[in-house]
Amino acid sequence: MMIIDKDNSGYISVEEFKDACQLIGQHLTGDAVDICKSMDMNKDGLVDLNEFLETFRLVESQHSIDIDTDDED
Ligand SMILES: [Ca+2]
Repeated sequence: MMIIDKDNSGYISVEEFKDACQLIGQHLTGDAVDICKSMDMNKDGLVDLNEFLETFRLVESQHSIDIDTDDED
């Protein structure tokens, strides 16, 4: 399932990419380098499309599910 590719065109449009980056930016704080490191799941120093999609999937699941964090005891 392509989450970013909302219209299932097979391509990520500029608007879709913008939405994805904004959503990721809301959840991954820090500068671009930190965000890239967070996305680089196999730590090969490169963020491939699968890693980008996986990051977005995680972010979107966090975004849609109202997480009940227990910060306090
Ligand atoms: Ca990687």
